[in-house]
Amino acid sequence: MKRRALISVSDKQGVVEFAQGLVELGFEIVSTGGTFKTIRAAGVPATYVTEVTGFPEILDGRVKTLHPKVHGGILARRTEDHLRQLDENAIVPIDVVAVNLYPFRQTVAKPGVTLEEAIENIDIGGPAMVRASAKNHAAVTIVVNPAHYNTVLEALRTHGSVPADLRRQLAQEAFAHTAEYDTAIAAYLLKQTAENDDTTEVVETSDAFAAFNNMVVPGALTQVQALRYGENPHQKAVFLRENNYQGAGAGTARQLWGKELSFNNLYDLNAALELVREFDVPAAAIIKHNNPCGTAIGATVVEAYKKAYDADPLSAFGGIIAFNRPVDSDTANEIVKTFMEAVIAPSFDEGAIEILKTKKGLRIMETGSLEGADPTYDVKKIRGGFLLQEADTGSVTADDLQCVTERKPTEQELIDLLFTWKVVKHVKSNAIVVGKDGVTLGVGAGQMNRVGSAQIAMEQAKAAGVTSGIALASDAFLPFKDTVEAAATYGVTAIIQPGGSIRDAESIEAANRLGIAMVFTGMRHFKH
Ligand code: 93A
Repeated sequence: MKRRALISVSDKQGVVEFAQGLVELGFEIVSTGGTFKTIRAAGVPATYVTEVTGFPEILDGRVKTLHPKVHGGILARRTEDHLRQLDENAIVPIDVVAVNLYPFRQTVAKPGVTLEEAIENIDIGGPAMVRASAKNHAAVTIVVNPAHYNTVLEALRTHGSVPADLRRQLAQEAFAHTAEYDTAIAAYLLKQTAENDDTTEVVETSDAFAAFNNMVVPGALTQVQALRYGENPHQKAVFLRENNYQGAGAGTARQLWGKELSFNNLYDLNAALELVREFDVPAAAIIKHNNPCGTAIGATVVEAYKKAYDADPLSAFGGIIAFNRPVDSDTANEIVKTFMEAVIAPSFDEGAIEILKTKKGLRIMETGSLEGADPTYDVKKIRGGFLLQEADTGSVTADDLQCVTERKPTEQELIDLLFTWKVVKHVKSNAIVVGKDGVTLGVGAGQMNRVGSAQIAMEQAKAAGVTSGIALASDAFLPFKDTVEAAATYGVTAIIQPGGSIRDAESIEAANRLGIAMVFTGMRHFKH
């Protein structure tokens, strides 16, 4: 009995040569309407699929291959039992399947395309065959990309059959193909919904976004939200969610209340949440322009919040707040005292939500448990490419610290050093954070020289009236002794920094001279 190949393709390129090659290898070709015509017109023998199914193509072609004679032939294991069942039902096994789908993306990209036209271009029978073949890749070769026709023919000529590893590779590509196809349909329908909904402002996404979406693993991202605009009103923006991300993050949080989220809101919510999840005690952080203006830990959530707010009330206005613990009514009462943009936390007590809802615009974001999230990664865009890195999940404990000065930090200084170190990791470089008693006193962010950031942070502490017993954290090594000397004049008594400068000795000497305890972490936390 001849081996059977089923070919049903919208993109007809290379299909005649592929069919011809298969026929020469002794295959019988079964084909759908348009493909059948193309193959036959080139003089290659083929069987029309209706002859195999004994059933006409109906509903304007909506049902042409959706038939047990087709799917039984594809899905059967090559076991005695399955082959007997095929036999009893007069079904012939299908060994090779070449399918590519109705051109949905191309159709909806055409200007003025109607919903009806788009819907008719949703392929149902094609993906069914692609998925069935890919599932049964133990026996079936599935080709969705004409670029692989020759590879398959070559393998058949050389080995008589397609090797298992190639079949698996083709199956992987097949599932990626159908996943990407459905993603395109979902994105199109989302856009239709938004266009029909008067309350949602529609943002046309540009080719750049489509290119991004196509570039990453097909099906990995879904455009869940067209944002009103990007960082600025003249920039278009969308939010793409990772479909398979397991765990809690700003991107998976549920909005319980408040105005539509903006691009900057989401970015800052992420920064805020990632900071507080550093702590295993109740913590609160308030973010402005992606940097924390106030961060604190406390015995309770409300204590942490009050401390974080009081750290820099001027900057906190209109901020984004994050908690690593459920928010209670006491905390909610504190939050509503001023204008805040958004708050994110694992959960909110009933009473807390009612209180927060008195602020009409306040965005309330609930993440669920922060435990056990998948590892994440970090992407930065440069023109012409992407930079991809593991997220900075590095952390240190007291045991990792190396004290390099004559004076060792006191117990309280050690607590404050580790506290400021956790915060400085989340501040844009060059980053200097000063703090005391589990609250930040000053944050120097994003300066081009380190002593500049130190100056900003320490001036804030001075303005707050704190002039002694201050802990200072530096996200990267102190290149000169200038920061240490300046620190002493502001009442800094303990410093935490990675160490590793060729001038470490100068900084250590200055610290010893000024009675400062200094510890090295051996780990750097640049954040750009
Ligand atoms: O309309 S369908 O969803 N119903 C089907 O049963 C079916 N079978 C194959 N689309 C179906 N196809 C698709 O037809 C294939 O995926 C392929 O894209 C196209 C090939 O049609 P033709 O050979 O008539 O050009």
